[in-house]
Amino acid sequence: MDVVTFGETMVLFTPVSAGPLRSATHFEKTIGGAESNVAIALARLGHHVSWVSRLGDDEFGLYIRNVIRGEGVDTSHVVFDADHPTAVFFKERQIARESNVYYYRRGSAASCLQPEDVREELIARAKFLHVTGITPALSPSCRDTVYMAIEKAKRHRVTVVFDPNIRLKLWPADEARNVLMDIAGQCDIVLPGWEEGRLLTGEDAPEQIAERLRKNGAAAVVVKLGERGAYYATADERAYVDGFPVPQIVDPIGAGDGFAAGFLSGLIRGWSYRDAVRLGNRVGAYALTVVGDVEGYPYWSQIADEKPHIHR
Ligand code: KDG
Repeated sequence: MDVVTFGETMVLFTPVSAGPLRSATHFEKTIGGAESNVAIALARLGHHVSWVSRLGDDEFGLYIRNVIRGEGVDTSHVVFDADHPTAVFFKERQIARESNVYYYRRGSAASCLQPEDVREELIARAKFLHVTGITPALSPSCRDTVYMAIEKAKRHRVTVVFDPNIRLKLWPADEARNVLMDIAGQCDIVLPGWEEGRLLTGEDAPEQIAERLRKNGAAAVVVKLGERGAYYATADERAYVDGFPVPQIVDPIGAGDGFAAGFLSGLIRGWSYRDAVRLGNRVGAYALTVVGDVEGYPYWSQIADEKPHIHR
């Protein structure tokens, strides 16, 4: 197993036309969830990945499981919960502005995730544990699940990668900052977006954000800078890596998860940090070209020209 990840995935309804949600009449049904986005992108890049969650024992739960399993992700540890529903969310396509989202997830099956759902034997077999800052915002048991999973990974020297994925619709900024800095301090690699890094550290420059997060406990930090690419810092090296040009940005949602998948793919392949970040930028860029979260993620055959570069 290359990567284990866990978290909530919802059915996503996207209006066919742009404008306020109240006026929308026709919707496309797909799925969205940061962790399953990463899992799907990794599977397309040729890696073995397991996604763990709770889903309602309902039509939407089966739909989500079938889509993720159909992408080649291991879903054998997913728990179907007969007492709680699968969550849904809606995108609102605003004219000339970023999409808005509306969640219907309180009391969902995934918010009942328990520490024992993410099994130690599964984590022990992985190279990386991928965790996001969405999960601890969902419920106290989800927060415990995050802390316990990190503990299990550490016991087996599995590298923990943390994407803060701050969702201020789920919790107040102060609480998010405190909890996520605490979690970030226990993880090996932290992947904030620039805005997230600013909110977490109070610093403005990517170099300072990375420095603060490294002082907080992470061995490596990559600050995602959108079209400008990314800045990374480890104990031995630090550099900016250019973004991957995209002719037209359709929707940025899903790009950060694509970055995480591309970056992890590079590390799994044994590439340098710089090359892994480059691949992250490239996979993230593909997500920008479509409305849905995952539809744009490339298959390895589409980007197999991506070879590590020699930088020494
Ligand atoms: O990163 C994309 C996710 O934000 C989206 O798929 C929905 O997981 C989601 C969330 O909780 O916002």
